[in-house]
Amino acid sequence: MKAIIFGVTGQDGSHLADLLLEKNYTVIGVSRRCSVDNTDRIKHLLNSDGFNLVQGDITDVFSVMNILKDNEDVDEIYNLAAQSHVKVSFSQPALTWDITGKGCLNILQSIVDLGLHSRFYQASSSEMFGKNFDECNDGKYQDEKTKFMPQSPYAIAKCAAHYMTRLFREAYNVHASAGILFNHEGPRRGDTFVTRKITKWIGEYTKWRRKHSEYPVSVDSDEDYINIESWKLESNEIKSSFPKLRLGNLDASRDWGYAGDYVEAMWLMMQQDNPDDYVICTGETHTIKEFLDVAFEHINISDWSNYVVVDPEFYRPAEVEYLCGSSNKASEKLNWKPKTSFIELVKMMVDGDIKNENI
Ligand code: NDP
Ligand code: GDR
Repeated sequence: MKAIIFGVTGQDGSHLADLLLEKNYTVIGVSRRCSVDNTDRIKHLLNSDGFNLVQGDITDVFSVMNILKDNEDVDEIYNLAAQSHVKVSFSQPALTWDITGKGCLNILQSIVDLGLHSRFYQASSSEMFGKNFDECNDGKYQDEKTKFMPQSPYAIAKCAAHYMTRLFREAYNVHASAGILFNHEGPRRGDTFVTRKITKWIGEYTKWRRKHSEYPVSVDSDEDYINIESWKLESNEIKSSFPKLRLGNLDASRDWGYAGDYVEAMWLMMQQDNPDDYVICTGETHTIKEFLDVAFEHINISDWSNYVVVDPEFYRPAEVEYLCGSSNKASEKLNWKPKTSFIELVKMMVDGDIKNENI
């Protein structure tokens, strides 16, 4: 079997490449040209048998066409490429549209124009639900039937790509599926997303604290820094303060799972006789505050409030306050279930950042 992964250098692309190589696929990973190396997450794969890295950009339809033409025998095409940061999409909406929205069309149209018989996967997102949810006795949830009410340029671009995927399935008979994935994280998560931002800070703070473990620290609520009591320092080389963790809205709720579990669901969708859309999630929701509770507790800090500064700079012009999915369809039809609990996920990420084993 042969697969192309657009977005192979990202969190999910790297996990998916690992999974497909384990299954003896030939994997063509598409990476865009960067002025610096962007292959950190796939370093371990670069010399593997069966893995080939090619350059390409999904905003350039010629580039997409050429990659597909060179690989007309490809069985599965995964579109994981995106400008995937919701807050960035407010300051760079047109770029987000070109990559996250139109990029998907470039791939789908190329599949049709070249007459390929490959299966296609689109990385859709729970952000498409935005403000909306349904209600049942167990509470509020989103599933495949929940109406989209997107709250950001990113989510709107994802809706466009999602509808395009459905259209190509119906109009041109492309085996095109969309996974509506809720937030999924792990040690490979980009460090500007809230979970990894928190665990990376904890990793760096822990190392700083260990270096100066013989000195007490003061953590005052009205300061921006955590300070080592400087009169006790023996050397001027020792850094005597550490910046507090600056975050935005701590009350939003997210349904957080582990990326390694979620790429299995992508692969399972591609193995179905019929293409379809599936929600992939854990069914549990937690606030950012709850994430902080577990993460700080793991380094024996029971009250994190003085370690964190709420900074309006990290607020968004419009917020998605509540996401909690129901993945009954994936469980019934794909036999998929998440394996990693919320607490295991948080601890895995904190440990990864403390040990610097984040790849
Ligand atoms: P990342 O941001 O980690 O990865 C995005 C990938 O897209 C990177 O490889 C990036 O390359 C690549 N990319 C960006 N622009 C282009 C372009 N113009 N041409 C080609 N490649 C490009 O995202 P994740 O791995 O977390 O997510 C994968 C997909 O799933 C994304 O589409 C995301 O929107 C979606 N998604 C993610 C969820 C999550 O919780 N992680 C939940 C739901 C959906 P580079 O490394 O050079 O930046
Ligand atoms: P999200 O993830 O927007 O859900 O999109 P992110 O981790 O960026 O934000 C989650 C929530 O945390 C709040 N928040 C902060 N967020 C960031 N990034 N930085 C902060 O300092 C901060 N403080 C509080 C946010 O306001 C938000 O409520 C992710 C991406 O992976 C998308 O590509 C994907 O589609 C969705 O998940 C599902």
